[in-house]
Amino acid sequence: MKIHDRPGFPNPARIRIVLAAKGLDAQVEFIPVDLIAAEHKQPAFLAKNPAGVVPVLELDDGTLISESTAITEYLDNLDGRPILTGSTPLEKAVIHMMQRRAEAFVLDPVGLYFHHATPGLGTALQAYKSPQWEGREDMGRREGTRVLEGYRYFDGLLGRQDFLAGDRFSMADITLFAGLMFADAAGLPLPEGHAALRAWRRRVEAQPSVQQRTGQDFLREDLVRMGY
Ligand SMILES: N[C@@H](CCC(=O)N[C@@H](CS)C(=O)NCC(=O)O)C(=O)O
Repeated sequence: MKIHDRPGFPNPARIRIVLAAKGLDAQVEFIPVDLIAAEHKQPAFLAKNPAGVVPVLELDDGTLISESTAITEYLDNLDGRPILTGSTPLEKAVIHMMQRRAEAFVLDPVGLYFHHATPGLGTALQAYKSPQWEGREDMGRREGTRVLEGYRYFDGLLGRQDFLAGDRFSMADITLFAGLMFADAAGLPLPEGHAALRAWRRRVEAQPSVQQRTGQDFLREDLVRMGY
């Protein structure tokens, strides 16, 4: 199988952590997509994912799977022993719910902040931004305040339990972890306090799959290339 992505970006990082957790790295060929040159907005890539975003999983029979949750569910269930997406109906539902909160409260608003309140990925992508965001840096900044609310919500939750969906590391933790890495790179780091969220982050960093797959160079190569 192939994964079309760009190393160092948050959603690709989610899948790279999943691959490490499932021991699947050796079975994957990574195909780099040049996000800064807007390769993902050109017809060849849009034919693979009409949403024009990475990652995309391409199976050997040509089946294309996009959306990080869908890719995670596929990879996690390939061996019939899911460890990240739940086994029982209740586990599956709670993990799904919490991972969506991690996207909605942190990862997605960080992305909107990054793309609309900062230079984002640079000039080549400007042409592909939705016109409703034209000149609306204020709206982008408002997304930044939503991220801070998200931090408070998760700090409260993690004061009561070890991981987002209870006592076990799951897809939901991977999503929030990627959101926090993206927030650091985008200029929205965790403010002072948030002791429970910080302690959770250390627990996630200690996971072998996360240790293999992340690093301080998150986004750095591309940001340096753009002159940040
Ligand atoms: N909902 C998608 C989001 C994917 C996404 O936003 N990917 C980012 C990279 S982290 C991207 O391709 N951004 C390029 C752009 O927005 O132009 C998923 O879960 O995979």
